[in-house]
Amino acid sequence: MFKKILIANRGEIACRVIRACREMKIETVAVYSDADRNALHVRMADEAYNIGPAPSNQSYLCGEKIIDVAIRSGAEAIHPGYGFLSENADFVRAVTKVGITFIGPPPEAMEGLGGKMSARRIAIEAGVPIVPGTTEPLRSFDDAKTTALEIGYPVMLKASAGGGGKGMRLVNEEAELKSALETAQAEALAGFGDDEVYIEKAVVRPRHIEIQVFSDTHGNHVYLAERECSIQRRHQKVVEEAPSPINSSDLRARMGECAVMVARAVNYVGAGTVEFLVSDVDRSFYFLEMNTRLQVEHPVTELVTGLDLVREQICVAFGEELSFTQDEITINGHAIECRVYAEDPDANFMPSPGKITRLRLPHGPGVRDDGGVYEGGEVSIYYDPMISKLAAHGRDRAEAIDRMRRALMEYEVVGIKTTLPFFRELMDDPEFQAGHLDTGFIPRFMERKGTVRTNEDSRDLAILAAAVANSIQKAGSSATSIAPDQVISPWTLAGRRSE
Ligand code: MV4
Repeated sequence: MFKKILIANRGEIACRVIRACREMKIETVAVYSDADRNALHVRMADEAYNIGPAPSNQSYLCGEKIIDVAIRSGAEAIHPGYGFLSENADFVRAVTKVGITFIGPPPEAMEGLGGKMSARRIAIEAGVPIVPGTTEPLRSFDDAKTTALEIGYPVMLKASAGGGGKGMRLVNEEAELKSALETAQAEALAGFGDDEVYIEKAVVRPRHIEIQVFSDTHGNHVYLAERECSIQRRHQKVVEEAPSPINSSDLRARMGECAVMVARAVNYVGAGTVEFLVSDVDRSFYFLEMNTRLQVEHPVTELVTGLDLVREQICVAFGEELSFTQDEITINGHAIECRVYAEDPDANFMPSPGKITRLRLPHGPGVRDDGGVYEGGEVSIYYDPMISKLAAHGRDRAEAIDRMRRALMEYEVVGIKTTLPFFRELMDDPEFQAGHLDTGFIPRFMERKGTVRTNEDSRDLAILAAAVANSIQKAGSSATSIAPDQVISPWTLAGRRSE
């Protein structure tokens, strides 16, 4: 096995990879920017090297600097985490060229699946259903008009180079087409330096369901549980779960087989995720894209399959065969993950960087927190403000939700605003509990929530009232010499225990 691995990332995912290495008795090398001098991943690693100023393009995106550290430290492999250089085929080639192993897929697979239209062509050839539409860019407005008529409204215009919903436009009828095309092209040009746009039939109220796949260098390809990722806010995932509440073992097997067909078509290696849109109406599913990295939400798959996906990535990169076969994969219970961000849910999710003055993490049965910060540490303005991924596992979805609610109550962060209050309300939402999760869920939830006084507001008021009551009681108690330990906690008075 490898003796030393460099982790070309920061935050919680760097910590996650270091944990797997530690279990495998592999030494770890961290890299860090000036802003991350005191970061948790630097403290956890065996060695750490500064790679430059805070902005990512001068540090975590500098492939040459990272490869230089790998050579100097004697690392035999590089784990890219997600984001940054994880899907950069040129980086993979540069790493391989100096005799270091890249823990991830071959660059050809990355490139083939990197472009939306080339990914669509790969899926067609593999015999996997895609959303009806074009596999060539639109040449003109007339071209768009004819194609839209052929496939039928509503249609979706999408930037070829797109991502995060940029350059994407829903068009309900021909009258809207011209201006939508112009906006999509302008957005694509501004966002990606490329105004190429193509057209697809719009799937109404779709669910976003993705399949985790795993492949080794011996030609074995398997699918693991699906993840339901429909709960998104502005194309950012907020909550993920496994399995999907619309799970049926038949749908899972059909989607899984399609996912494996895509992986096989590109000779995939390592962890990958095949994204599908699933119609809420008739459960038909369509290939959307394949992400050629380990994803943020991998813990929910780990919780229900009992596998360690990072360990498996490392073993596969070393040349080993997968440690399990398709038949050996079972799904145990249900898992939910909340992405805890340093953002203010009361101020339109504005980033809330700063010092974490107090941090109390949740523990106990069925709770896992993949964190990247510590008490006294700072959340920087330079990077994604996710501070941890809180996951809960139970025998079924209801138990997973109960455990998540309890974990969210235990979790305390002081000094910065976080999305924890938002998740406490979400877990209490009847629609969420019922599993009615399409991609329009969050906008509808925000509507519902805006019209009623929230539990959070009520709780804050109750705590305030209790604190006042308690200080009055204290003032009285010193006069009547009641021992301090008989003073009732304001938390108890606020009814927090029975919440
Ligand atoms: C769609 C769609 C409906 N029909 N494509 C949004 C981001 C990108 N990855 C794909 N997206 C969508 N593509 C067709 N043909 C609806 C969405 C979509 C969406 C997808 C997944 C999760 C959240 C979403 C929110 C809005 C729209």
